[in-house]
Amino acid sequence: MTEAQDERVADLERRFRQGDPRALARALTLVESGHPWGQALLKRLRGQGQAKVVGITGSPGAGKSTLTDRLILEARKRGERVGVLAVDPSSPFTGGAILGDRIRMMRHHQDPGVFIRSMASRGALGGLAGATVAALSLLEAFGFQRIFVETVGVGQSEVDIARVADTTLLVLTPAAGDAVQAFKAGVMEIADIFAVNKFDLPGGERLIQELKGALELSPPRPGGWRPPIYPTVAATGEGVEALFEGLEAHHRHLKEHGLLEAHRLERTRFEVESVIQEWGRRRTQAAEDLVARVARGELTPEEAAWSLLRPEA
Ligand SMILES: Nc1nc2c(ncn2[C@@H]2O[C@H](COP(=O)(O)OP(=O)(O)O)[C@@H](O)[C@H]2O)c(=O)[nH]1
Ligand SMILES: [Mg+2]
Repeated sequence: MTEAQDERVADLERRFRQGDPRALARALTLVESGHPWGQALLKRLRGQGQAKVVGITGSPGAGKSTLTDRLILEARKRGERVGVLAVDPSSPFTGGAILGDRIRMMRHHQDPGVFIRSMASRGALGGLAGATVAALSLLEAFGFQRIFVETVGVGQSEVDIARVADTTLLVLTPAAGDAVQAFKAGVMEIADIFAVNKFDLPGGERLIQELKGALELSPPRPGGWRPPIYPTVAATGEGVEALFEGLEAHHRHLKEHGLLEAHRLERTRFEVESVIQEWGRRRTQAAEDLVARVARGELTPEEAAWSLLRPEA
């Protein structure tokens, strides 16, 4: 970077540290787009501050955004500053789900203690992008004490979020097939807490009994944690205070059993692996291009191998 660029990053960092939300928004954009300034900022800011990170996952329409909106209120009641990442697997051009999420959390827009940001996921299966995890570090450095990450449970994202969040909340509904889906996908094993949302609809009590049965058969969690199940009606806020207490209890459990550090390390591991994967993808592409050039007689196989494997200058 040139000196002038260094200066501009330093300026952005200063505004960030002063708590300017526009500087945070800009920093997140830089990180998400893979801009070198984003890397420079992350290097200076990473590891500062620590939030309680809660991943919220579940099928589309389960009520995750509505529940997140209610959980934000609970956190604010307790005086916490809250950051929210809504990870959306849909294309930025369709934007439907993002718009819906924004609307459901709209009331917080005037609250300077709440920052909400939508981010793209990695691919259509909704896996978490490494940039999303980097964004978490920025939100922590900004001083949020609580971070909610909403991910759509349509594939890879539940597994990813469990590696990244301190506490993973799985939102289910009495709707037919929801629980079956969760059992099949192995999501049961990664959830620390269950919310049976839309408890105002029929079938909620039965779902709780089914979950209890399944949980009794599932292996014990680190430190002997038994995932609790909370009935909620996110639409009205019913049950949300108890659910929030559940989140707190899990966090206390992690702390008391020295498990928080392991979680943090796992999050970092996820981030490093994401970079390795991305670079691996690029290298595979480069290899394909070289193969084509060997086929055209422009390179020998040795020259192709050398250009792929020689150490970077
Ligand atoms: N009946 C009922 N509807 C709910 C409840 N929570 C959310 N909804 C509705 O379910 C729909 C999907 O909610 P949303 O929060 O966008 O779900 P998400 O896709 O999981 O984020 C919306 O129309 C909500 O109003 C609830 O507890 N009961
Ligand atoms: Mg949503």
